Amino acid sequence: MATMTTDEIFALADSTLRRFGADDANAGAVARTITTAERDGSHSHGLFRLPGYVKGLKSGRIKGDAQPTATPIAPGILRVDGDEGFAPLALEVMRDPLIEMTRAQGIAMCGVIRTHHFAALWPEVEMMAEAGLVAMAMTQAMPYVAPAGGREALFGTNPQAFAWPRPGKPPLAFDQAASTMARGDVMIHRREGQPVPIGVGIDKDGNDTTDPAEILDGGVQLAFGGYKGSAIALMVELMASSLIGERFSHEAKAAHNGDGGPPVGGEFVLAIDPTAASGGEGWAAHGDSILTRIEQMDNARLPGARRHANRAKGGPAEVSDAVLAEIAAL
Ligand code: NDP
Ligand code: PYC
Repeated sequence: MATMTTDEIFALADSTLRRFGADDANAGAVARTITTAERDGSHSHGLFRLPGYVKGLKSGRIKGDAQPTATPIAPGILRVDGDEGFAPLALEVMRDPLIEMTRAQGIAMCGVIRTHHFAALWPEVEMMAEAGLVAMAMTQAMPYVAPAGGREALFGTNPQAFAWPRPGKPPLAFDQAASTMARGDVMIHRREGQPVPIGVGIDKDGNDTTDPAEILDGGVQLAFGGYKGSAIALMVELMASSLIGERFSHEAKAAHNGDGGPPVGGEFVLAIDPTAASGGEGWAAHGDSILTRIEQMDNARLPGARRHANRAKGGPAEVSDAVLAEIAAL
């Protein structure tokens, strides 16, 4: 492992993306997302994803000079058109109009379309919670996961994220794939020669396997929790695709040129003003009462606590030598 400051991580990501044609706004937004992922220890969605972003630029599939736009399309419904660029800039463009709409109406949603997502989702829900709003987000991916009982990849790894504001503290936030393991983590296990637990995926013949290569090459990933996670993955397909006028994961694959970069697709984001919804200010203390019970319980922790502890350290981040070698080779 190498150690890098957040400034060094940002500079590496930003300069690499610019070298392959991204403009200031697009390179900066992706580099900020990569930097915050490394800062928080979200290694499967930090610098690890930089070669994929570059591949999408190099093949001409992703626009490095995209100019996302935000348009209200109905009361309480915002649309952000990503202009075939990277999701981080589209999400930055979404932030202020979605906060404004939610504060005015109590609840609002955004469909982010025509964009390429290769990142964690906690940044978009945390930025809403930092503005005092409750938020949920979900996005599709590529067909990696079989519906429960099936052997054919149909669903993406389809993450769902949720954030709850905690005045004076970092928000509660969870962010989880609908698959037992995010694909990025299966890829990291393959790179490091490590087995994965049974339940992560099956091989090309439908047999359980602990070999990540057998899952990634001809096999298929499984949803967490059997049919329950499979239903969540299906919900994400519908909410982040049909509901907002975007592609399912299998349709995103059909639109992909196989360059190894992020798929085209959409993201669903919902924001709620808790003061409007609860009719007062008591929600914060009431919400905190259950969160602090978990914090005080032996062997339990809040989701997001690991990331926030990494963030609070504020020191240099440990970055994989293999990832840095791959970036240097670009
Ligand atoms: P994890 O299984 O590592 O973690 C999921 C959530 O559970 C996190 O909020 C985590 O908090 C929390 N958690 C983990 N362990 C505990 C515990 N013991 N007690 C309480 N909470 C816990 O994440 P995944 O592997 O499912 O996903 C990783 C990332 O991959 C996500 O950020 C996701 O957005 C991203 N992803 C992106 C996709 C895309 O298409 N863009 C597709 C699929 C995944 P903490 O972080 O603090 O550990
Ligand atoms: O890790 O599953 C994943 C993933 C898919 C798209 C971006 N990340």
